[in-house]
Amino acid sequence: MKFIHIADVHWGMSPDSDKPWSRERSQDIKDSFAKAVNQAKTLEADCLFISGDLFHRQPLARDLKEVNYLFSTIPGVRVVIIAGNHDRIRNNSALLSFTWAPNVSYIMGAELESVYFKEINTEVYGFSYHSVEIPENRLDHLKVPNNGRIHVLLGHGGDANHIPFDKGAMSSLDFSYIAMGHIHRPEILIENRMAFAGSLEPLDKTESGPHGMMVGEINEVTRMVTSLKFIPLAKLQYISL
Ligand SMILES: [Mn+2]
Repeated sequence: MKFIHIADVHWGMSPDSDKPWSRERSQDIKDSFAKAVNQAKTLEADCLFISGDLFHRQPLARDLKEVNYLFSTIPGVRVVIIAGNHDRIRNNSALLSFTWAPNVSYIMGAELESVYFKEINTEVYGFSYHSVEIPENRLDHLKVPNNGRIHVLLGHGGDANHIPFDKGAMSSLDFSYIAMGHIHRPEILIENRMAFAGSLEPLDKTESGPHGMMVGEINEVTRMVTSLKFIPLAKLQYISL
């Protein structure tokens, strides 16, 4: 099972908003997102995981349509999304009444739920933010049934106010892969097991270094990740002097 994992796209943001290139950077975010979606097709990925903060703020119907159009161009790729702190689910959100393309699963609940794809024996778990902060550790003790399926967890957090977790405890959970968002610097936290994809484009000058996506593969028999790589995709890089 091949997957692409991205996070923290922050669609709708204008980086460096006080600078003349801000508008261009806003477009770069959309272009790189389109590129990541396209990569899912090129690399023949089975799944595209988006671990929160796809949108910088509450998405309008127009944003949802634009993003959904891109998803509709990869009908063979199962897209699974959770909301992060920036795009948390609100009572009046356009998300609540939006109809996604058939290949898109938006996990909107505040409690752990899952979506199961029989053809690839894969069950993807996650929950969405409904508040600005979640200061409780809600990830590193999760129990899922041992049912012979490939289990993937989408999570968003990693600081004191956004689901702090213990890395050691995470590593003993029954997930083949843990796809994290929130921390904008890409990092493989546990080899072949757990990673922050990082922001797709660097969103301000503190986010130096390469940005892009994680690409991985899970063996159907052992249900272990056999390869996990960070692939740079961002239009540009900030360089710290
Ligand atoms: Mn973010």
